[in-house]
Amino acid sequence: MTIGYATCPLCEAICGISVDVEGNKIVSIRGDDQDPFSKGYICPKAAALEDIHSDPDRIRTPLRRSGDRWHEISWAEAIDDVVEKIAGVQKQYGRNAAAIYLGNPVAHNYGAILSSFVLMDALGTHNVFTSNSVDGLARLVTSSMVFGSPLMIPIPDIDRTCFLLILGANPAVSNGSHMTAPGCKKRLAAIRERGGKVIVIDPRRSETALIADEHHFIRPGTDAMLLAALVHTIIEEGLAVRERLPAVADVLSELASSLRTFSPERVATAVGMGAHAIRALARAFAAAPSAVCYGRMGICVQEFGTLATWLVDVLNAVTGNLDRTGGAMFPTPAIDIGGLTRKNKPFGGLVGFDRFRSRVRNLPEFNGELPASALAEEIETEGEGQVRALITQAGNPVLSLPNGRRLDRALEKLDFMVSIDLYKNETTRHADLILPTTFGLEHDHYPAVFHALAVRNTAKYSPPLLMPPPGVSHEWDLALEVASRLWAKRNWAARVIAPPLGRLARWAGPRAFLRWALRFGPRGKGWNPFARGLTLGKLEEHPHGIDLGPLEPRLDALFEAGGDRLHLAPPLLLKDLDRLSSRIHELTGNAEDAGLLLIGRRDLRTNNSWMHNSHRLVKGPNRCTLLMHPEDAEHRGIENGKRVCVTSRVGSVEVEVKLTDTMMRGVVSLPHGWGHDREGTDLSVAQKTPGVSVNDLTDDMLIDKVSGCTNFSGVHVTVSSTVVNNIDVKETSLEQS
Ligand SMILES: Nc1nc2c(c(=O)[nH]1)N[C@H]1C(S)=C(S)[C@@H](COP(=O)(O)OP(=O)(O)OC[C@H]3O[C@@H](n4cnc5c(=O)[nH]c(N)nc54)[C@H](O)[C@@H]3O)O[C@H]1N2
Ligand SMILES: Nc1nc2c(c(=O)[nH]1)N[C@H]1C(S)=C(S)[C@@H](COP(=O)(O)OP(=O)(O)OC[C@H]3O[C@@H](n4cnc5c(=O)[nH]c(N)nc54)[C@H](O)[C@@H]3O)O[C@H]1N2
Ligand code: SF4
Ligand SMILES: [Mo]
Repeated sequence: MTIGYATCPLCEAICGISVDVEGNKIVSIRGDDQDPFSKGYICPKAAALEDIHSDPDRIRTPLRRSGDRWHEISWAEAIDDVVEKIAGVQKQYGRNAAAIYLGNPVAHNYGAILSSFVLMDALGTHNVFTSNSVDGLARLVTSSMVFGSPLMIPIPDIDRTCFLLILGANPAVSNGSHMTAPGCKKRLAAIRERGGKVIVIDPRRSETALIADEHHFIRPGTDAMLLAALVHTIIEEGLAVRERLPAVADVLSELASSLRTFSPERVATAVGMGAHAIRALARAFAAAPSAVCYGRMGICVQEFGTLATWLVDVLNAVTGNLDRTGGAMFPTPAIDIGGLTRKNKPFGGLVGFDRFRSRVRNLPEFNGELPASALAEEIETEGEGQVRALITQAGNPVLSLPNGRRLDRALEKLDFMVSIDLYKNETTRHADLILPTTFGLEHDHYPAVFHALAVRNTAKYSPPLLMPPPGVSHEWDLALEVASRLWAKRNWAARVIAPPLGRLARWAGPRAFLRWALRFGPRGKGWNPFARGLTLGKLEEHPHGIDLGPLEPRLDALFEAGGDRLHLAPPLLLKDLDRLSSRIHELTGNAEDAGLLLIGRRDLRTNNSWMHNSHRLVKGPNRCTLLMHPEDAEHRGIENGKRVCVTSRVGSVEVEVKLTDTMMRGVVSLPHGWGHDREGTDLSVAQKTPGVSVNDLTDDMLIDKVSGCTNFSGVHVTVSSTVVNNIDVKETSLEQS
């Protein structure tokens, strides 16, 4: 038996794991006590990595579908087919007729990230979609506007702060997002132990709220109003700190005037929080020796997601807490992806906004991708540029995108679809080909993205611990092979250059790029062979990872010194305040709105839509339940534990209801990623697990107008006790306009 050390690739927390391997099999997975960052912490999902590796349902050879039947084919045949079909569609109908959807696990595999850029370039289509636009897109757009790069994301310095204000995040369960913080619960408890305060704003008294000092309910989708009122109060009461950052002094009067009408008294009814409480919160935040406001999913996936995200930055900045110990800080990772993608920097050209728009709904591009809410309509709507071929890589959009049933139907209309995935699931069952890849411990690992979002600077490289099954391909090899062959079809020069370049890149592997990126990163030794500095070799000598110390102030070096200023008051966002103001007016006039608003939920034993085939994770009580306040249930004649019918503009589902006063009145919660009982999938455990897809209710027409990010928080629904037994949701889904 050998022991190997690695990083859990499942979520942003990048926990260190210690893996006992015998032969080519995992015997056990434990937390790695010597990992300087996670210090032995793991959650129950880490052990389930083994279930995915050895899952009999996992696809281990390329599959081709004919009708309802699937058969194994060789890699040569599979790649030929993909290249011919995609190139054929693009030749006949234009480049944009091919689309790609990249899902969340891509971000956890540095080889897949790098090669996806090459594949996207080879496709040359405007129809690029990723899970970003159902996730943190609002944050990325704000960061581009304010800090000049989507990946310059201010991270709460939670290990040193005295005051943490959390809106729309549940790190006690998610273990932090845009805040890589393994064992986050302990870190939150430590704030209180050192005399600090944790305050949570959430329409549900979440697991994080339960361990906080204070929790306030908020009407879903109104965080921007609350944040505007907090900043308003701080400026009005003379609590703003203008001395720390010149960029704050630059914009303070402009902010004061733009936020003039957002007093706590005016927003209180709309937000569902008293004006006194809002003023008290603003004063406490400003008075704390150090404070940080942190917002995540709940504030990104809402009607005013970009405004809310921006106002989080503004609140931190005007109280002197941006770029300061205990405030919101920027990591200095060994590979500085944020710095490199700033405007005028080597990869700054990747950053762009609204350079083109989607064909059907005229939605703006961001960073070369379009809002994923538009994918179904781009497939359905005839005309020039209609999507006829689709590649999905590590994504399950049928369960992850709003109005998933519509996409489920639309996928059937494609001329060609190929999925790069581990499973035949709700999405990939529609594909003509499924191409299986290596997973988890079968490839090496360097969490480049998450080191750049972490609450502490660390670096860790792990070699593969398992041999991949013989019939699967590394994502790097697969994407580069397809890309180089698509390129070769462009013109004679590409025909000569692309194949040898592709072969060279595949021979070198992503490791070669990692080696160079580390050498020339902020901690590398550059050209000087005698300098001390971080190298791949050094990381390999330290299999538990290397601690690079706490976060340090960076803005002076990045901005002010170069004469470049932060843009704390982007014109597009100042303008969007008018839209926010009108919404306050509407909500205040209609305070007794009798409808219910739907929000989401995560569970420690789930990971989005795809780990429900692990028996150890899904066993036990049904987790896909609708949470509802008892008073909302009473006048609807709804009883605890019964099945109810939930209906929105786009569809209906039947689900078990749980009555609990942890929900705000007027708000119900249903988790996402469930509903695996669809025909044609090969998920023997998940299929038998109860659950419905919340995205059969969420609405592809609801987006944040600035970023194009989907609005999952605050979808209008009705809930009734009338259910039709064994209802077939497919039949009850309302057709789209
Ligand atoms: N209503 C609602 N919807 C949501 C959310 C919500 O909170 N509420 N959350 C959103 C968020 S934050 C996210 S990130 C998205 C996720 O949305 P997606 O990324 O579309 O879906 P996942 O559930 O992450 O599915 C990952 C897919 O990748 C496959 N896979 C796993 N590992 C690998 C691998 O190493 N290689 C390859 N090729 N495939 C792999 C799995 O089998 C699965 O099919 O869902 C979003 N959807
Ligand atoms: N166990 C587990 N961990 C995960 C994942 C998982 O599926 N399972 N997924 C991973 C992924 S891909 C991501 S992106 C992260 C997400 O990480 P988080 O953002 O921390 O996770 P969520 O559970 O989506 O937290 C959103 C919170 O916002 C609240 N909320 C909803 N609407 C509103 C609103 O309008 N205003 C406010 N103030 N709050 C609102 C919800 O009640 C919820 O508590 O988690 C990651 N970690
Ligand atoms: S929190 Fe759990 S799933 Fe996330 S990295 Fe750590 S062990 Fe893996
Ligand atoms: Mo996510």
